[in-house]
Amino acid sequence: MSTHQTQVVIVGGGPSGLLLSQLLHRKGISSIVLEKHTRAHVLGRIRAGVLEHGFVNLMREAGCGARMDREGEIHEGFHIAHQGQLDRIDLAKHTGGDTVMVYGQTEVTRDLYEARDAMSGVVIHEAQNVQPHALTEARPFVTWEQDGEAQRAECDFIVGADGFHGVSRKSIPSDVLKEYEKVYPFGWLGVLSETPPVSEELIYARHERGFALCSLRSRTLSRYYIQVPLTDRVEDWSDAAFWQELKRRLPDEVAAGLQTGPSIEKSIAPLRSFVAEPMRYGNLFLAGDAAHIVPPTGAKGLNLAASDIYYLYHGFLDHYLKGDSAGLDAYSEKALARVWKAERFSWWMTNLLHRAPEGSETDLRLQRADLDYLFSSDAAQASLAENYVGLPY
Ligand code: FAS
Ligand code: PHB
Repeated sequence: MSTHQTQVVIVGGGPSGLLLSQLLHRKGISSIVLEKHTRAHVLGRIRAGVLEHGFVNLMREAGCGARMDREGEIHEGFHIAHQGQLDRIDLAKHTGGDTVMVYGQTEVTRDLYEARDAMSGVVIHEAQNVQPHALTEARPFVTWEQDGEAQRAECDFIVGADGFHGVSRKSIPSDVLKEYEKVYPFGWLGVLSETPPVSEELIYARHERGFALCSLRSRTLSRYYIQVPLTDRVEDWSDAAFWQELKRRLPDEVAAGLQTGPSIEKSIAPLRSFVAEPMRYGNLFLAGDAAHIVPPTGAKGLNLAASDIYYLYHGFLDHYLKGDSAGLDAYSEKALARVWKAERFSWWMTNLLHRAPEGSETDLRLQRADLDYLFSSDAAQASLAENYVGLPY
């Protein structure tokens, strides 16, 4: 068995794990990232598209913001289509100038990998059977297999950034871990197409046939979603059927301008609200999707991972550079306080815009009243805007 020594072992080479590793390395704190898939597999995922300004600043602090600033788009608002009309939420006006950056998670991950390479960061791919050990001991360790060879890394701390299906959360004893979950009775069918976006800004559509979203990755790469029943499978949806249904859920003048084309990626994602508490057990910290999931309606998933990493990064800095562990000791409580606010916002925005399959006429009228109130009240729009651009860290 090969034995490695490091300060922090990070399980998971997605955006959470890579960002933390990069931030720590720039401050002289060593880490090893263990990723079970290949780099190509990780970069093949099409996921988030909207970055809060807090995440944007963190990418810049990590020295990974150059391409994002060059190729990303600053958005000052977005639209909500409902009852055949298009109403705009002016993010900048309601937040004193805060905005969001439209830049795909795939590109974020690519930038993080390139930065890790440039610093010769240790990111181990195809690490099999990763297993955290001795979580409550002073010197925990992680084992895994690499090309059939047993490996071990001894460290001070382990960060579980291994997503919803990872091993880290499951390493916390069941009498310690408490999980909260709400599963929504519908999913999102997403399509990526090499077509010009239908709109300069994002359009969230509430329609009696179901929710739709018009987003983008660039001026030549569009990302669209429609709400589908949980029973639907990707193979049930031809490209033609998708485009037809999307058009039916958009205002006529928007649908008329929609440029369709072949899907280069098509997938169905389930929607759930999920939180695991606590986000620390002994010397194991959970971060990102390993600890929480939100329905993507509020564009919070990736952005919550960023605030977890921000808190952990500063906690490790204080611990290693000042001998002060207060930040690490407060991590779980501090991260969960922001997580739950984002869960609430994502749940609210999902209920505002989706057609509940079992919803009653009363539910529909209440939903319409919520939208009528939203667009009749600056205070309501300011509340939506401050959540959408990202609550303070
Ligand atoms: P990730 O899941 O991205 O990364 C975890 C990594 O750990 C993966 O690379 C995995 O291979 C690895 N791993 C897992 N188990 C392991 C083990 N045992 N050993 C080693 N490695 C292991 N968010 C938005 O804001 N907007 C969206 O539109 C959006 N769409 C999404 C669509 C889908 C289909 C999914 C699944 C998520 C979506 N999200 C969206 C949320 C998503 O962006 C996450 O918030 C983001 O990927 C979180 O990053 P990580 O915490 O790094 O987790
Ligand atoms: C996306 O572009 O993938 C996207 C944008 C906003 C959301 C969800 C997904 O709320």
